[in-house]
Amino acid sequence: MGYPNPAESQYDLFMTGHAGCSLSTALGMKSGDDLTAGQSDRRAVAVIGDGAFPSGIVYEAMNNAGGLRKQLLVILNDNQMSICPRVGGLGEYLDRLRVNSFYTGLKSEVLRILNKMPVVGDPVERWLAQFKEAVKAGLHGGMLFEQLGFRYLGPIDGHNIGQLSKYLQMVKDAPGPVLLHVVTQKGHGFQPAAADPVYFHTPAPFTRDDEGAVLAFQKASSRAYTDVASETVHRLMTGNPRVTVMTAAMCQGTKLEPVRAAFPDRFFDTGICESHTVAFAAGQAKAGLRPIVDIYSTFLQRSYDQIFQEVALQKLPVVFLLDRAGVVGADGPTHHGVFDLGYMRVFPNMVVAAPADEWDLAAMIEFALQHDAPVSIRYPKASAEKLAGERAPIGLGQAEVLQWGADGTILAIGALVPAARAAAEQLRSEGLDVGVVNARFVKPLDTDMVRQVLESSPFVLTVEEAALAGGFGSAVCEAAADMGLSTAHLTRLGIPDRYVEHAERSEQLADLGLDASGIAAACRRLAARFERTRSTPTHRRVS
Ligand SMILES: Cc1ncc(C[n+]2csc(CCOP(=O)(O)OP(=O)(O)O)c2C)c(N)n1
Repeated sequence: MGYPNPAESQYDLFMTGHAGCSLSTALGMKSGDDLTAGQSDRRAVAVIGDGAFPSGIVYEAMNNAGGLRKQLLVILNDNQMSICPRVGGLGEYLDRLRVNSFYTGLKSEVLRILNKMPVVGDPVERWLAQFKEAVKAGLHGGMLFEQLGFRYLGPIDGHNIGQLSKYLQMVKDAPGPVLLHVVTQKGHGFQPAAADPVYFHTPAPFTRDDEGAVLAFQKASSRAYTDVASETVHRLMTGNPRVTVMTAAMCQGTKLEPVRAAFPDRFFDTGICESHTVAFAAGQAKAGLRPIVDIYSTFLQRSYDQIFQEVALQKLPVVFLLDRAGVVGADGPTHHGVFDLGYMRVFPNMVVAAPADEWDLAAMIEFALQHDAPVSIRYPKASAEKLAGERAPIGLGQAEVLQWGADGTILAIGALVPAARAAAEQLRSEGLDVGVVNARFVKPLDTDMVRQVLESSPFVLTVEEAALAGGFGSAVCEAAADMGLSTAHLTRLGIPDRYVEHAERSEQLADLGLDASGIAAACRRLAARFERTRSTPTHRRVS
């Protein structure tokens, strides 16, 4: 897989894809080794990018490490890039460190000292002490880290392997926490990547022609939900000067570049700082703005407490756009956005919606900006379909009945509604008449509709591209229990209690039974089951 995976390599210690945690886990391992005394010759090294470096958890770990004085090496890989160019005051600080005399001129002098390290006493300790004095004297930067209890070394050229390994040898036995600031160039060694590091952070599969030019394998994809969201945000910001939008270092992924260009003072890239972003949005909402927080479902988990306390508890009108909600294909378990229906719907005041197609998405964002409370709207990394036929306007907590069916009903939420409709078409051609409801809202749930289908339909199948635990189907079951209705004829289709491996999104959906044929198969099973157990059939067959 594209992210570290201990099942693939003993050098991958954690399966990890959310930025910023390496210092904490490395410090934890060091502390564990010290307490168990089982791995006394093991060193703890955390490697972190400058994009991930502003994450709050990094400072929680530095604070802890500085206090514990554990032997910990932090290698800061500074390439001046997150996915987009990095932003913020810390990045500017790192830039200032680059222009200090050490990096620009005195490097050779330091190397000379390094080569002459005394062989008696504790050479590393003395060498580091020299560095500390130099930092104090203003000869080198890094005071910020020194003050936190780290020895700061650098910046050094990460592409000079000989020099880099000398430094690593030297700090290997340094007592206490050390930060080695390494400067690199993103895409170094492959000219097209160095020329366009934003695209080449995660390029589509490609080959090269005879001249070496890059040829992408992937065909241009059709309009995605992300495009619809970005265009709608752009349109609504044009019409309302109080609307702002923020991303946590994902301007490219959320396709907000045109919005950034058009509204530089109302677009905010906060860096990889999701919890800050949500609290920041809460502050803007308090000041009378209408902030839109555009963050992937999986990364928004970082800001869970801010969603609760700074937004939902205050009933502030923050709009959450949860991109990449659902299975995301090749990125795998760290990136699937499958928990948000459950984690959002537990909060009082929060509206939880999921569009069935591009029309729904645009209308829901518009609706959300009129609503006087937080609204969460989730959509996957997929082409946005367009449902045929006349559409019902968006109304708070109102489902849209796409077709009634005498044999059973599919209650679907979000981007799987078109697949549910395709399944119903297929079943109809086989003589089974299944209705399809576009639920639109998980919260507030359309309980009238839930009652109607549970009371009148031979079977009910809920369909969601989300964890079954706490998701849409759970919400329907809870509503049924509250209304005293039987759910014996209800089945939930969604993501079971396991992590979904990396694959193509279409393969993942098929494996989970969440494509049209899987939904149709589930309906066939239910129809057969409830036909057998029903004494007097209440449905009619379609010839
Ligand atoms: C918590 C979190 N938010 C957002 C992302 C998306 N993301 C993946 S890599 C990346 C940029 C990382 O930049 P940096 O740490 O400097 O590493 P580089 O790719 O430049 O080596 C971002 C924003 C993520 N992985 N985790």
